[in-house]
Order: sequence, then structure tokens, then C-alpha cells
Amino acid sequence: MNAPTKHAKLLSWVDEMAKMTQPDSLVWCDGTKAEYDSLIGKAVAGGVAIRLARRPNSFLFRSQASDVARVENRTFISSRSKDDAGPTNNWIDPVELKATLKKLYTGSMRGRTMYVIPFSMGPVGSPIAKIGIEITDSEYVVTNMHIMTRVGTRVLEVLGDSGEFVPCLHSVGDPLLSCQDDNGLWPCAPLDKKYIAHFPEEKTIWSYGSGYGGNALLGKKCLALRIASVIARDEGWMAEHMLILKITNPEGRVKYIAAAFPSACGKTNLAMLVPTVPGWKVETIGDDIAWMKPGKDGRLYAINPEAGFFGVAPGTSIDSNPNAMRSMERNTIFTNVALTEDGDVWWEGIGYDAPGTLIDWTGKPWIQDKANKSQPPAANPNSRFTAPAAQCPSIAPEWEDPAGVPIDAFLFGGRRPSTIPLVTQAFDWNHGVFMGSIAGSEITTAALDLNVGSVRRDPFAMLPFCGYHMGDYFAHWIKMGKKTPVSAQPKFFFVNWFRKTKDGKWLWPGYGENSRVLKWIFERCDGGGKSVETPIGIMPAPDGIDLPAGFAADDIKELLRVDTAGWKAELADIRSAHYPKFGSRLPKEMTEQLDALVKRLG
Ligand code: SAT
Ligand code: MN
Repeated sequence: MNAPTKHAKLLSWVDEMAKMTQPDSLVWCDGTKAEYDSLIGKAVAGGVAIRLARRPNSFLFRSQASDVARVENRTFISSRSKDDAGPTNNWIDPVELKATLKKLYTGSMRGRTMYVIPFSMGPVGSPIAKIGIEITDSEYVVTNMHIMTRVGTRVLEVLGDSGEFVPCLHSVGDPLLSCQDDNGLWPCAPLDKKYIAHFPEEKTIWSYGSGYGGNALLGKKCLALRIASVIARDEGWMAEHMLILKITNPEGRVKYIAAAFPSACGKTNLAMLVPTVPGWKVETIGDDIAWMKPGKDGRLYAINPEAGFFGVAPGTSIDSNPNAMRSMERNTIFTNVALTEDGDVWWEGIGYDAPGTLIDWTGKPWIQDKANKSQPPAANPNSRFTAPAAQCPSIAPEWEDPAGVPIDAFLFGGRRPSTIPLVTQAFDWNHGVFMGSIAGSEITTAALDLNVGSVRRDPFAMLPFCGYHMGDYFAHWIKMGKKTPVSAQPKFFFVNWFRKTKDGKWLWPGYGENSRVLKWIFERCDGGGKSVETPIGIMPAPDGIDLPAGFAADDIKELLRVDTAGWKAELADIRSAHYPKFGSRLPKEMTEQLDALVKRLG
């Protein structure tokens, strides 16, 4: 096939990668529906995908047990100096890692087709968007990239003959040596052969051995967060692990909120929230990633670089997230969910019992046994739906505006059964950066070397996604604040939907009721909102939150209480265990914030 571009650097890179990986054939992806249909057809013929009778143009893939999630311990930031990767990333010397990987890639595409996917992160041609080219030997990757990014000829047009692109090499690391096709088995390499490698100085990604999610759809975490965070640092903008939502009050005034939470805190639910406060409206711009650049007016303008949702299926139901459920009614790829007898999907927490005998995510018959608490789940806990964002009923009309939307507020949070109140506003930008830097979730199940009750810090929810030293990343946040005029700065809020009573009951209902907290945040951004100043920040006055009918006065009191003893323990932990990790690269502003807060607490 003739290459649809004259871009010399691109052509020579593709040629070099083809010589190394030795595919049977090479296809330049055009992003058309015909291409999608033919590649899905190939996956169905090879037995790795199943067409779902009950959902138009939707398919189910089942992976292998070694390939069901991002592999953080096989993910590397391979900067020239180890110090530049920082204490929170795995590092291997780039020369050594490339040599290891070149051996693995040699011949790794034999028997397969090499697809070259030109894709845009962000609306094609937007001044905030970036172009990537992913080379892959996986039809699953191409079809998912069709949904998650903007793929095809339009992208090559914008790239022209000499435009910049991020080269993203991907191989499942499973050449077809003797069989014609995958014969029903998801292709991948064993865990110790998987590498998700980033070369920040070269702005290049090499991924080997996994076909799943963020390991393989390289536009998402690899480009849009790890590599983009490096580019953003160098160019003076921000690549963040944040949802973006639009909130409109009953008078029709609008605010845009960007929010970062560690995994399993309901980011997709918040992005698609259905408010319970009458007259208020929430719409979705994005559910996972925000790229923000200062505009001429000094404000930060954000785009969602993605075009789809790669959402966790279990727990998603008409009650918890009706907009997500409606987004995946058609044109959706499901991965590792269970299959019903009549050709639909099912998962734990979908809101109704399993209808009849299912085929579970491992391909075996599965009959629900509610009495058996240790029954393995039918859907893998990290099973996913890949759905076009445009299908989301709550998508905002301006979600693809190339100029982006101006951000009014940043939210940080985590799962914190204790200490952290429902909502606190930072006094200023640096106090907000401090809040972001200490975010995290409490450990609720004993894992690895972590104790139940201790906090697993996940600064800015970027721990696995920052492509450089996290101390420098904090410094970049501080620098962005200095660049942004105070009047144009978003306000910062720390939120916690997950407070519990001493006997383990949720204090806050969450889901749509979170709109009550968003309302107060909106009012604060608008110069109102009944509030009180406390040592830890600005908090709602006792009657500041518009509460659900019958909400217990004691409960809201507890949710808005400043737990001085809890905070003191928290700050001691930050001082002794969290901040020292960043060594001399921890900006002094962070310790200043810590010292000031200790002093205010008395
Ligand atoms: O697999 S992804 O990285 O795309 C999603 C996630 O794990 O957060
Ligand atoms: Mn994410």
C-alpha cells in the first residue's frame, strides 16, 4: 500500500520499525468505518472477539489472566538520568532498555499486519492538540484507538510534510508462527516480557507484550499523560489526570471544573453526574484527562484530548451512572465482561441479577450463586467498556471546541474514611498545590507492605502517570500559578465523598448528591457561598450546603468538622514519610505550606 504521506521522518521511522518487527504486511489506517468493520471482522474470524447480538455494532473481547490491567511494575520512565525519572517511577537506562527491547521486537510481528495509526489527541488542528503515530500489530488496538482518539487521513493532513509527532511503537509480542490466526486466544507476551517504556528526552513510547488498555492504547496514559507531562513542563502548560465537567446554575451561568482523583473514586461517575439539586445541570467534557494552556486572558483553557471513554464496567448501573450506561448501548467494545445467553453483557453491580448461565470473562460457564460470598466474579474487576464520547447523553456541546473551556475550579480528592472533611477550599494557589500533593486514598484491604488505615498518597492522581520527577512536577504547578494572574486563577478544593462513621457507615450519600457540594463550589467561584475560615481552609458554613431532605444535622456537622488531632497525625505523616521521598527537588513552597498549616492548627 502506498503511504498516504510525504513526511520523510515518519516514513523512515515506519520503515525502520517494519524492518525490525518483520510484519507480513503493512497498513496505513484511514480511520474510516469500513476499516473499523474489516478489522473487527478479522478479530471475530480469529476468535478473539464476539459480536453481541443485543447491542448494535458492539463486541466483546476476552484477554488472558496476565493481561487484564496496566502493569505499573513493568512501566518505565527511561530518561537519561535516573534522577530525572524521580523516586516514583521505574527506571532503566535508555540505552540498555532499547537494546533489550530491540531484541524482543525483532520479528515480533511475524505473521501479523503492522498498522500505522495517525491519531490526534484533542480536536484535529486544535492549538492544544498533539499528534501521535502508533504502530501496532493488534486489531484490538486499532479499533479501540478509533473510538478513543481521532484517527486517520485528516491527522496526516494537519501533520503535513514536517510536522511534529510522538512515535508510539506497540507490539503484542506474540508472532503468529505456525497458525493462521489467534485461534481464539488473546495475543500477548508473559508478564516478565512486558515493557511499557517511555523515553522522555526523545518523546518516544515503546510498548511490548501487552494488548490491554493503557499498556497498548498508547494515546491515553503513555502519550496524553506521561509524555505530555514532560512536553507541558517544557512548553509551559499542563497535562493532568483530570475529568472536566460543565456545571450550569438555574440562572444559566456556567462554570468548568477539572478534578483529579486516584483510581476507584468514581471519576467517570462525577464527570457524568445527574444532579439532585433542582434546576442545576452537569454536562461532560471529559472523564479522564485534561490538557490546559493559558489563554490570552490568562485563564487556563482545557481540552479533553480523548474522543471516547475507557471506563470500568463493574459497578456501573442505571442507578450509579445512567449516562455511562446509555453511552455504551451501541458501537461499543467490551473487554473482559461476562456474556449472557442472548448475546448481551453483564457484570457485578450492573443493577440486576445474572440472567441464566453466563460465560465469564475467562470463557467458562458461570451461574450466579449469591449464597457463595467467595464465588469468583463473572466479569474481571478491571473489565472495561470503550464507548464514543459523542454517544454520552450528558456530553457538552462544546466538548470538541478546539479552543478548550476556561477552568474555574480544580478539585482533588481520594477515599478517606476519616480526617478529610466533605469539602475545603484552599486559601490560594500554593495552598491548592499543597492539597494536590497530599491527595491519596486510605488502604482498605491489606496489600503488599501497606497497612490497613494508612494513606496511599497519589499526588494529583498522577503517581503512575507523571513522566518525570514528581518534585519537579510540584514545582511546575507552582510556576504555573505564578504565571496566572490571581483574578484568572481557578479556585482549588479538596473533596471527600467517602467519610465513614466510627461503625463504618457512609456519612455522605455520594453520586448525584455530590451536586450539592458542586453547587457550593460554583457559588464560591462566583464570589458567594456561605463559608467560614478554618485552619485547614475555607469551609461551608453550617448552612452552606443545600442538604437532601431529612439529612441529619449531626452528620453534616461531622462531615464539616475540622478534626484537629487527625490533621496533626496526617501532617506528621506527610512530613516524615511523604515529602522526604522527593528529596531536594521538593519545592520549598510545599514545606512552607506544611509549616503554615501546622501553625494554624496550633
Ligand atoms: O488501562 S487504562 O490506563 O487506560 C485505565 C486505567 O487503568 O486507569
Ligand atoms: Mn485514569
